[in-house]
Amino acid sequence: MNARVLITGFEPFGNDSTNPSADVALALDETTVAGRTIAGMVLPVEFEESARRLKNAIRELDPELVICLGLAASRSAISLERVAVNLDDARIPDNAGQRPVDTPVVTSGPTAYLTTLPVKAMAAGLAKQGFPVELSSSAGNYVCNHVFYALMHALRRHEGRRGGFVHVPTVSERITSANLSEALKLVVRIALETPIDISIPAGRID
Ligand code: PCA
Repeated sequence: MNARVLITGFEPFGNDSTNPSADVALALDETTVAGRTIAGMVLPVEFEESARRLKNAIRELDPELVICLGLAASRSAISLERVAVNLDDARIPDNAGQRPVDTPVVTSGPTAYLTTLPVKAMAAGLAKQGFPVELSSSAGNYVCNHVFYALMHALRRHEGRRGGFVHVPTVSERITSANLSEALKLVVRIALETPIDISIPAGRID
């Protein structure tokens, strides 16, 4: 399989027995969007191992687009993350029992990376189709932000390779697992078809 798009999700963590981000990544595995094959994979909720597996997959697949997904159970909309920060600060231990506090994701790395996804075009496209969506300027300081930062750090020297992070809400009647997969297909399509993001005030997207 010649996958040009990599989508990752996460295993369950904390008190949850499922994680919709994993379901979406697996549902999209081997599907085709805009002529590109998607590879979907699930990462462990472990600081070190998640970033290691992601970097290996990028090396192996050399994808033109990477979108990492995670669950943000407290949010009710699909959150398009704008910035990854170089700071781990875990509220609860990860699934390997590690609990980094106030440590950098990458020693001597830049303070933050901005997403290279066209998040405003994506937000506008999702809103138009009736999906609840928001732009977010914090992916937290747990494993999701860690993976997001590791992703942007890994892609920094790959001209033309784009990547970013999307937090998904808990599935509900309003947004089902099937809805989420459709939303993410749209996100992939817009990312592939929008070389330069639209520029409008964030509050105007609806
Ligand atoms: N959400 C967590 C880690 C894994 C996941 O799905 C987070 O937001 O950091």
